[in-house]
Amino acid sequence: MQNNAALLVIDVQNDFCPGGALAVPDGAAIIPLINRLAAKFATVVLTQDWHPPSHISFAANHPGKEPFQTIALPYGEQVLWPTHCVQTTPGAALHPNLAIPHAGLILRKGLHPDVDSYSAFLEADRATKTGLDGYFTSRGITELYLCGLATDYCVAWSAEDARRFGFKTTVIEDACRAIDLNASLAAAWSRLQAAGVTRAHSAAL
Ligand code: VGL
Ligand code: ZN
Repeated sequence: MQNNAALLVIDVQNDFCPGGALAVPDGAAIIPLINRLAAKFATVVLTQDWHPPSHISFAANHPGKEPFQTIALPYGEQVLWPTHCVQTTPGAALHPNLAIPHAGLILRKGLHPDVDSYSAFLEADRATKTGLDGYFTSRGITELYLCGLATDYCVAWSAEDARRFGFKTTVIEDACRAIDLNASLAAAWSRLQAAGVTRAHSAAL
């Protein structure tokens, strides 16, 4: 892979893998592929969903609400999730089979109690930056390849924002797995296509 390309590995954490608090079906199956892909890139960034216990996205913090219901928040509709990826807990740790020693940055997101952040670039208020765009641009990166969990939430939102910040952007579909809540996967792929994100198979890389 050329030096202007980076791999962005989204949220490959215990809580999103089978046995975790918000397990993505078949989530751990992509890890060996992600490890092989990462070896092709000089620049690799990992992200970690990293919420305080009081996080607004947790159904448990909204009396009377159940996981997977939605609520209206100042920044838009918010899905309420099972409590997941709580800062410093084992569920928030990167999956132990992830083997990417040369990853230069682990970016944590979703830190603010009142704002979710599916995207690695912009929080759900669509205004607060994580600074990741600057990390890539200051290193001469112009092309991003995305993989990880979950296709229809954090991967999709990150890929759309990558386009927004001007990166040529590809989602490696077989290196992702989806939650697929109320047809969210099909909706995500059409938003990605409309945003100009390329959908690729790992064999083509
Ligand atoms: C994610 C739901 C809640 C994800 C994170 O990583 O896709 N999904 N928090
Ligand atoms: Zn989360």
